[in-house]
Order: sequence, then structure tokens, then C-alpha cells
Amino acid sequence: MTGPGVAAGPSTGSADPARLWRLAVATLEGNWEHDHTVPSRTLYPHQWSWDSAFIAIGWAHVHPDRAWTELTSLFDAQWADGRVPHIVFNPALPVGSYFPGPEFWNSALAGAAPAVATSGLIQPPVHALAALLAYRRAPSERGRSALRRLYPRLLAQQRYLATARDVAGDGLAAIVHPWESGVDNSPAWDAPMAAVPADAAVMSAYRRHDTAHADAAHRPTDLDYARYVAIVASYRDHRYADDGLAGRHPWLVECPLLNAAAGAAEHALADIATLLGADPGPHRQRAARITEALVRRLYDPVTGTFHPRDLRTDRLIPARTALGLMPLLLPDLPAGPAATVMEEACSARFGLARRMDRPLPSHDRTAPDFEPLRYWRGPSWLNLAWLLHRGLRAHGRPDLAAGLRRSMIDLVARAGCHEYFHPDTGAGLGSPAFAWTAALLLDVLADNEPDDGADGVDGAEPG
Ligand code: 2M8
Repeated sequence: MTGPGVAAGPSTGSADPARLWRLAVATLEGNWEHDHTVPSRTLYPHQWSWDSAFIAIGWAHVHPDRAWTELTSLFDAQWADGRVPHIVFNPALPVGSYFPGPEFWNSALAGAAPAVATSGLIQPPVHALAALLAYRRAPSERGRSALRRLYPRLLAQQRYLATARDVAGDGLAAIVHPWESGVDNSPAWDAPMAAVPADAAVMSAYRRHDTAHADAAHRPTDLDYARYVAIVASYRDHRYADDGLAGRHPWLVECPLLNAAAGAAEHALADIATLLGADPGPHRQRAARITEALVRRLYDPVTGTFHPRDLRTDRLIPARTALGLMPLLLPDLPAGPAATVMEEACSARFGLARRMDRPLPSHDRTAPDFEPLRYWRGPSWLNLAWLLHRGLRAHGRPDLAAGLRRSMIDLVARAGCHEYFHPDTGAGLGSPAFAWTAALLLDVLADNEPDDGADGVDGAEPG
């Protein structure tokens, strides 16, 4: 096991990097479950798709074999149509361990589903990036052969998004449920959710699992859940088929995060192809097409940021959430949008700075519907910060990346490996032992790519 090469910086003066490292490793170890890592033992006891990608990056620093096992077990549950399910259910767990459980999804209805029970939804495709980074963090023969086996599966995942999910035929993938965005309860989804007919009373027929393990005031409401259930039921009743979605499905959105992740995946696949002796060219071309479509369809020159598009109305959703910043992940984002999105990130809405006095919020902190405690409606999450951190580096702002990195380390130093954090006080919220927080903390602690040195706190030191 290696140690962190990190200079803590002034705002983490009280943080001992070695202590944080041990805490993060212990959190991952505690959530490890034979061939995958659960996001949280209580709230999320199965395997989640994009969690596994972030988690694999963390494992690569301490136990690279687990990184490959994590990704491989997830892709073993890939559907024949290429979709990577957002939940892979652990058959050993009792009924009622999570709602909605395997009996509700009934994935066996779909001819394309694997033998193991899964959900029928997807999540942002950050897996190719995770596979590339896991290899770079711990290059090995085992890693190279795992990459070789994953490569065609990652291609199939991208193909599914580019074909079955290009509902509008505009070069972007659509999502069919807020759960597919990963930022389930974002204010961005309020308007399209309001159009879904549902009655909170239907929830009396089910037992919600989340509110037994988390403060109900931090979680979606019963009416939200009734709509979540109604949207899944509509998809499930069509056996999770994607043809005809435009005409019948009650919730259809193009999300800047999911599409930025798909573009970043093509760049990662280009690098993986090079490593494996394959042609990176087609990946770079597909990445360029996704970037072009994102700017054309989801960038609003008036706000200077990206917005999801509601395909039911064909309108951009006005909410300015952290989703709008995510296209910075794309190294080929043109300079104009990149500059205005950077301004958005540095505005009072998100408060990005070399010396951030508060962590990155998930929603515009000046908006009337900003809620610092309710999940995805304001709180700070390490995965969004980590993605933005990469984007800032890709667009030549290592100074801002360094500020963000310090704020990420600060959060865990003060509160532990929580699922999310209060965006003003930094208090820990949600699950107290959350795997992607631990994994991405390891990645930022071990980070020895050069920052700009403006504050004299960056750069690696032996751990
Ligand atoms: C949350 O989502 C699940 C549904 O998928 C839930 O609320 O029960 C989200 O934060 C999602 O992004 C995450 O992957 C999942 C597991 O950590 O939890």
C-alpha cells in the first residue's frame, strides 16, 4: 500500500494527509463486497454504475486488482444492447434492502438483460475515463489485459448511447429518468418532473428504504418518489425498449453532464486504443461530434453556461446547476464557451476561486430554490468537484484547480468520508462512510500533477 504524496496547504493545516489516507482506505475496505464496492452499507447496499467507476480510480492507488474486479463485475452485468445498468443487485441481500429492489425492476422482462438482476436505467458513462486512469495510476500486465477485455464493452456502452439513446437524432444521448443523471433530485429536473402525472399516495403501497437511513428532510419527497416510480413503470412496461421513446415516454432530457462524460469517454477510449495498439482516430472524431452537438444544443450564449434540454418541450431548462459546468471536462470545448463557463464557475453562484471559502455547491447558491441540506439541491459532492477539477486543468486553470482540490481535502478532513456536505459549513451529510468520497479523496491526495504554485502549497511531497 502506498502513501499520499501531498502538501496539505494552509486551509487543511489541521489535516494530516496520512490520517486522511488511512480513513479513506478503511472506508473503501469497509464497503468492499467480494467483487464490488457498495456506495454505502446502509443506504446503497448493491453495486451502482458510476460509483463503481469513481471507486475503481481510488482502488487503483491501494489495491489495483480490486479496481479491475470492480469494473469487470459491473460490465459482466452489461446488457446485450450495450447499456450498463445503473444498479446491479446483490442476490445475497434480503428483499427490502433497497427500494426499488429487483422485484420492482423485473429486468428479466427485457430480452437484452443479463442473468443477474439489474435496474434498466443507465448513469453517466465515466467508466472509460476510470479504466484509463486506473491503468495510469497502477500500470501492470493485469491492468493491460483487463483494459483489453473492457475495451469492446466500453465501445458497446458508447454505441448504445449514440444510437438507441439519440432520441432527438441530434448527436446527443437522452436520459429517460432523473436517476440516469446521477444528480437525481437536482432542481434542473423540477419542471420535467412536474409534467409527470403521479400521486404521492401511491407511495403508501411501498416501503421507502432511504428515509429509514437518512433524514427525510434531506431526501426527495414522497411525490418525487411517486414520479420516479411512475417513470420507471412506463419504461418497464415497454420492456425497457428504446424505440418509440419520443412518442410515449413521460420524461426525456438531454443532460450536459451525461453527454460531457460520453465525450470524455471517447477521449479516454482514444488513449486506451493507443495503449492497446488500436486506432484512436475514430474516438477523437466521435468526441469532436459530441462536443459540437453539446455546444449547439445545450449551450446558452445568454447565460454563458450549459443547460439540460427537455425533449418534451424542446426547451433548455433555465436552472443554473453545477451540471452546466461539466462540459469543461471536454478538452476540445471551444475557447468561447469554456471562458464563459469558467466565469459562471467563479461567480457567486458557485464561488470557485484560488482560495475558496466554501465548497463547490451542486446548485446555484443565489437561486431561491437552493437548499443546502437536501441532496443534489445545494450540497457539495466530491465527484462533481473532482470532475470539475479535471476540467479546470484541461482548460489551463491549474490555479483554480488547486483551490478546488484544497476545498475537497478540507471537507473530508473536517467531516469524514460523507456522501455529501453542507455547502456553507462543510458539515457531513448523508451516509457517513461513502465509497466514492473515499476513492476520489485518495486520487486527489495522491495527485502530483503540477499546480501553478501560486500559493506555494502545491506539488507533491513524499508521504
Ligand atoms: C443516489 O441515487 C440512488 C438512485 O440511483 C438513490 O437515491 O437511491 C445518487 O446520488 C446517485 O448518483 C448514486 O449513484 C447513488 C448511489 O450512490 O445514490
